[in-house]
Amino acid sequence: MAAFIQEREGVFRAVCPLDCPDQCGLLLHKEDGKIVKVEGDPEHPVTKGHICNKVRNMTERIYDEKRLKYPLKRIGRKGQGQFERISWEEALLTITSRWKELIETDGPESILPYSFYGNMGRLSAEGMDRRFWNRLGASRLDRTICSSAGSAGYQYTMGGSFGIDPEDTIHAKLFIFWGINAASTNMHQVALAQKARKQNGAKIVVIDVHKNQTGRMADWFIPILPGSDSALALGLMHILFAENRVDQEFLQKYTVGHEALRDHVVQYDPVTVSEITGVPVEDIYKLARMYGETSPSFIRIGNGPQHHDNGGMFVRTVACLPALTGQWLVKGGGAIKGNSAFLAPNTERLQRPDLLKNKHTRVINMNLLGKALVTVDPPVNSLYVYGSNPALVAPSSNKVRNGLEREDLFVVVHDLFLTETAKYADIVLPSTSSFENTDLYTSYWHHYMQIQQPVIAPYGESKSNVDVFRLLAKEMGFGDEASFIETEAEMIAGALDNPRNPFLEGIDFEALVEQDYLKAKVKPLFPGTLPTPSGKIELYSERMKQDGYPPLPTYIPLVNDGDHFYQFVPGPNHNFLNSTFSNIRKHVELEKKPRLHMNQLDARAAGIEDGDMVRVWNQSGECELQVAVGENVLPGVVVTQGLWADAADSSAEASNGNRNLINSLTPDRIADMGGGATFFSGRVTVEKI
Ligand SMILES: Nc1nc2c(c(=O)[nH]1)N[C@H]1C(S)=C(S)[C@@H](COP(=O)(O)OP(=O)(O)OC[C@H]3O[C@@H](n4cnc5c(=O)[nH]c(N)nc54)[C@H](O)[C@@H]3O)O[C@H]1N2
Ligand SMILES: Nc1nc2c(c(=O)[nH]1)N[C@H]1C(S)=C(S)[C@@H](COP(=O)(O)OP(=O)(O)OC[C@H]3O[C@@H](n4cnc5c(=O)[nH]c(N)nc54)[C@H](O)[C@@H]3O)O[C@H]1N2
Ligand code: SF4
Ligand SMILES: [Mo]
Repeated sequence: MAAFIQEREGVFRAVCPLDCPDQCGLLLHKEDGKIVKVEGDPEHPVTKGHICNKVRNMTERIYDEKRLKYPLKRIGRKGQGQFERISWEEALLTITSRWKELIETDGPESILPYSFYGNMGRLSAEGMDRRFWNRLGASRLDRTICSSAGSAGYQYTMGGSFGIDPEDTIHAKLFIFWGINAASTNMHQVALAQKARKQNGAKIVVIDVHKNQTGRMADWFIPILPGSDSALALGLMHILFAENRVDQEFLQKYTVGHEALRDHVVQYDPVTVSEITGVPVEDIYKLARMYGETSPSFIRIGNGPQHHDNGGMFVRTVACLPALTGQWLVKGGGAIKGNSAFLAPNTERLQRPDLLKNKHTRVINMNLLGKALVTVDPPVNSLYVYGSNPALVAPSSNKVRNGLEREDLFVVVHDLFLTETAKYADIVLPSTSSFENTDLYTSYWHHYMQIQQPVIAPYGESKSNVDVFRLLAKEMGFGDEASFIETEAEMIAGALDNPRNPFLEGIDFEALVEQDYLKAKVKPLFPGTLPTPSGKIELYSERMKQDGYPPLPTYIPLVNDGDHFYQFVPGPNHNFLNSTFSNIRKHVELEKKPRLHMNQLDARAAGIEDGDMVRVWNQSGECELQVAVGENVLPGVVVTQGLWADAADSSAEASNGNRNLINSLTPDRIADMGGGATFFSGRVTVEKI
C-alpha cells in the first residue's frame, strides 16, 4: 500500500504532524514525485479546508536545501557545525559500539534519550523508540516541557484529560480564552467562536498578559499580571457564591467540597483580587456576572498561565468554574484544557513498558537537561535527541549548551535539519518528514483519529524514527525480538486495541485506512462518573492534601526570581511552531524579527523609544531585542514571541552567538505540579543599548 501511494501522482489526504491541537486534515498535491501544494481538507469536519500559513508553506520546509540527506559525523569542535558524510552502517556501528562500551563500564542509565513531539505521530513520538529505550534500560526522560503542570492540576479536579467536544462549542454564547493565544495556536477554536458570534451573538473574552492577535479579535480583552490567574478565578468564585449565581443542584449531585469552597473563597474579595491581578474591581464583577448569567459558556484553558511556578494550581482552580454554574450539563458549555484521554491508545502494547527490567531506573526531568548534563551523578555520558531541539527550546539554554559542549558526552541527534542541538552532536542522522511515513495521529483537542501513509519517497537517505530504532535494536542484538519486528500496521492495530478506552470502539487499522479519519464515540461527561477518587468533580481534593498541596483551590504567588524590574513572558509566535520553521526563510520573512513588547509608561520612565534596541538580561543570560512600545502589556511586564534560530553562520562563535536566544533568560525551576516548566515566571532587566 505504502509503495503504491508513493508511486502515484495526484491529490492525497494527509495529517498535519505538528504539535498543535487542531491536528488538521490536509490535501497534498503531488506532481513529478514531489509535493507542490499543501491545503486544508475541505471535507475534514474540523479543518473545513482552512489551515495556517505555516503549513500552507510546508513545501518550503520539506524541500529546503538545508535538509539533511545523509548521516554525518562531527569533524570540528562541538557546536561549530563541521561535519562529514558517513554511511548508515558506519553511523549505526559508531553509535552502538559506543553504547555497548558505556553499558559495560557505567551501565545503561548513563545513556539518556531526549525527545518531544516534533512529529506527533504515535509511532514516531512514543512507539518504537519507547520499546527500544525500555529494552536498553536507559535513563527515563520525564517529558514535562509542555503541559504537564496543567495536566496534573486538571487531573486533580476532573480526573483526566477530558473536556467537551470542541465541535459543540458552536452552541456557546460566551467564550473565555484564558491564557491561550488561540488565533496562532488553536485557529479552529477561534473559527468556531467567530461563527458562534455571527450566528448567536456569542461574546468572546480573552484573558492574557499580552494583547496579541487573539486579544485583538476579542469583544473584551482583560489584561492580567503574569502568574496571578488563580486569584482571578477565585475572585469569580467569590462573587458567584456571594450573589448566589451557582447551580446548587449540580454542585450537590456532581461535586465534592462545594460548601468548603464557599467558605474558603470569602477571602478572595474583589478588592484583594484586583490588587493581585491588576484587573479593576468593576471588571471582576462584570466578568463574574457575565459568566454567571450566560449559558452555554465555554472556557478554553491555555498553556500560558500553566508555564508558571503556580501553573498546576491555576489549571486546577479554573477547572472548577464550570461546575459552579452547572455548565457541564449544557451542550457547548464547560471547558477544554486537553482532550487526549478520549483518544488514548493502548500504551502497554505500543510502548512495551514490560521490556524495562529495572523498575527503579532513574528518571530525569527534561526541564533540567542543563543540570542533568553537568551535575547529575552518576553522569549522563550519552544523549540521543529526536523530535526536539533542546539547544533552543529548553529553559536556561546557556546551561544546556554548556552541558552539550562536554567533550566526554557522546551525542546523537536525529532530525530533518542540522539544528542548533545537532551542531553539538558526534553523529547526526537524517529524518524523514511525516509525509514519508505511516503513522497514527490522535488529536489532544478534537475527537478525530487519523492515519498517515507515505505520499512521497524518503528524502535522500533519511529514515523514520521507527526504522532507526529498529536498526539500533538490531545492532544492539535484540532486533529479532517480536516487538522490534512488528510492522507499522501491526503497531497501529495494537495501539487501537484498547479495551480500557470504550471511545475507540469501531476504530481499527483497516477502518482508518479506508476512511482516513474517524471520530471517537465520545459521550458527554455528565450525567456520569469521573475517574477522580470520588467519581465527582473535586472542588475539595483529599488526594491533593495527601500529595502536600492545599486541598482547595488557592492562589500561591510566583517564586522570587531575583531583583529585576520586569516580569518576562517569552511565548511562541505565529509563523513558527516552537523552533520548527525558525530556520526556513519563508517563515522568517513572514515573522520578520523578534520584538520586546513594553508598556509606554515603562518606556518613558526608562527613556526607551519604539524601535530602540535593548539589552535584556538576568542571572542566566542576555539577549538583544528591538522594543515595541505601546499598551499591549501592563507596566512591569515585557513580552516577546518566538524561539528564533541561531545566527545562520557556523563560525566558532555560533554556540554563544545567538543574540535572540530567548531561553538563555528563562528559569529552569520546576512548577508546582507534574514537573512542569516555568518559562513565563522569570524576571529581567531591560537597558537601552
Ligand atoms: N503558531 C504556533 N502554534 C503553536 C505553537 C507555536 O509555537 N506556534 N506551539 C504549539 C504548542 S507546543 C503549544 S504547547 C501550544 C501553546 O499554545 P497556547 O496554549 O496558546 O500557549 P502559549 O502561546 O504558550 O501562551 C498562551 C498565552 O498565554 C499568555 N500568558 C502567559 N502567561 C500568562 C499568565 O500568567 N496569565 C495569562 N492569562 N496569560 C498568560 C501569553 O501571552 C499567550 O498569549 O501551541 C501550539 N501551537
Ligand atoms: N521560551 C519558551 N520556550 C519554550 C516554550 C515557550 O512557550 N517559551 N514552549 C515549550 C513547549 S510548550 C514545547 S512543546 C517545547 C517544544 O520544543 P520541541 O519539542 O523541541 O519542538 P520544536 O522546536 O518544534 O522541535 C522539534 C524538532 O523535531 C524535528 N522533527 C520533526 N519531525 C521529526 C521526526 O519525524 N523525527 C525526528 N527525529 N525529528 C523530527 C524538527 O525538525 C525539530 O527540529 O518548547 C518549549 N519551549
Ligand atoms: S499547525 Fe495546526 S493549524 Fe496549522 S495545519 Fe497544523 S494542525 Fe492545522
Ligand atoms: Mo507545547
